[in-house]
Amino acid sequence: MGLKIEKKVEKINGKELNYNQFVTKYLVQNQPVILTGLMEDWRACKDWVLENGKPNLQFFSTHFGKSKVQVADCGIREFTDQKRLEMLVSEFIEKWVELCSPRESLDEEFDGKSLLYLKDWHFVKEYPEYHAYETPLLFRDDWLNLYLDKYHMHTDPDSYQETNEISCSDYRFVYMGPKGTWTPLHADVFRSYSWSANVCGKKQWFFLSPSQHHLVFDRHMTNSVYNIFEDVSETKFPGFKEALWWECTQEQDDIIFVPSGWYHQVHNVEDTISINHNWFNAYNVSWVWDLLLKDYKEARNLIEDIKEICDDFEGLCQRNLAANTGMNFRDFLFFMVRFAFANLLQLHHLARCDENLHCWLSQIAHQLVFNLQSIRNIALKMISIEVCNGMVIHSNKIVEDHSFMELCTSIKETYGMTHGPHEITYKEKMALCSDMDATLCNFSNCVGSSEDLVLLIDFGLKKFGLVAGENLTSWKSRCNPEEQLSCDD
Ligand SMILES: O=C(O)CCC(=O)C(=O)O
Repeated sequence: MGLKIEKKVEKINGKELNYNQFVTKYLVQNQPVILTGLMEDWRACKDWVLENGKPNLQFFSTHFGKSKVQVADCGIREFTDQKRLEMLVSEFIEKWVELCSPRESLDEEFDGKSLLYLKDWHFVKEYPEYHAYETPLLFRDDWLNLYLDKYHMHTDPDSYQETNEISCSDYRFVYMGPKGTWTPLHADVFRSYSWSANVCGKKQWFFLSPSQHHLVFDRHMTNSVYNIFEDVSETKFPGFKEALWWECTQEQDDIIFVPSGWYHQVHNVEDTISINHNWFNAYNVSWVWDLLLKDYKEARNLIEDIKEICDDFEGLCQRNLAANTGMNFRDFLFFMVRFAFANLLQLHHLARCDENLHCWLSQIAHQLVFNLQSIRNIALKMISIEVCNGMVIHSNKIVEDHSFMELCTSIKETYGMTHGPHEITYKEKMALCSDMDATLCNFSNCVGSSEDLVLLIDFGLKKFGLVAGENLTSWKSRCNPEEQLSCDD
């Protein structure tokens, strides 16, 4: 029985879409879209593609052949994913070339069961000097990768392993595989957004909106369908046949935006190379917390029977959560606290640089306050779970850290790009340092819980006469009544 296709994903010219329109129509609405015209001048589109539009496999062997990568065997399932192998890029390319060469007959090895798909290659981390592409402006407000460029997400000394170093280093990937390779049905890591750009080839995507996702789960909401094109058991997945799918074909030079929590299955219908990032920001960070809480409850339930004999049951749950989900409560709180400080600092700096909060500054200020409010909303939810009580994060340690200063600089650059000018001078950087003291001088020295995080944000916003949760428009007009007339988007 075929899938019920409800809709085709719309395709629009990305160059005709400004940042605010993208936010309103796609990030906030959490809707998929295909964007064209955003990959012009990418080096990858020249170096990695032959004139006939096929991947330049030789180029990869010659320039990146020694990289060790993860390759999925698309014919073998392992738990909820495909079996992964590790090999050199040169070995992967050799197998791909063999697959293309004329053969006497389709033997076992090539009958489609052992198609290999290179996935999750941290290309930018490995080749930072190469500059394969520029992240399009629409996807720049990326807290996940901005943070991972400066910090490790999970740093608990008890469970931190150096071997995790590369695999957790960022969420910027290259994927490449021959026609027929595919990715099973899934929703993305941390329930983040993702974007995926086709450097060459063609992909077919099948999407299921979050409101329908129960239809691809079993009765206990434990296991989901692996392959929507195999014979899905009606007994095991009774809702599956009711699911309404969105479908699209992504051509060369198209970028697809994948919203949070949408399940999707992807097929390479030609030999394809793509670049993709996972990311989150103020518009979807609540999805991250919701997933973390759900996974935590599951991790707890799984080992409930050893609770009585376990010295540190909570610690074990948190270690399991970090191992399975990629972060635990402590990691997430650290992340949020650092972002809260960074946003407060930027806000303070803006106010200091320009007392009148000119129009473009106001837009950035608007964004920063929105960020803080979204962090605060999650911190409020965390309070009820009593996350990480007893933990202490020394604010002076956070802000004195060189990585924090770099994070602030990256955030300033990012919002400069999305909302206004982005030059940052050495003098400005130094001013940021001294602003830090001014911002924090009256706040207690440590943030030990989500409750403290709420207090910190309230304290910081109060410095600008803003009450958390208050409508930004009234704040702007109080700051500068004349500007109000011309500043609205
Ligand atoms: O291209 C693929 O095979 C999968 C990509 C994907 O699932 C994603 O970008 O979220």
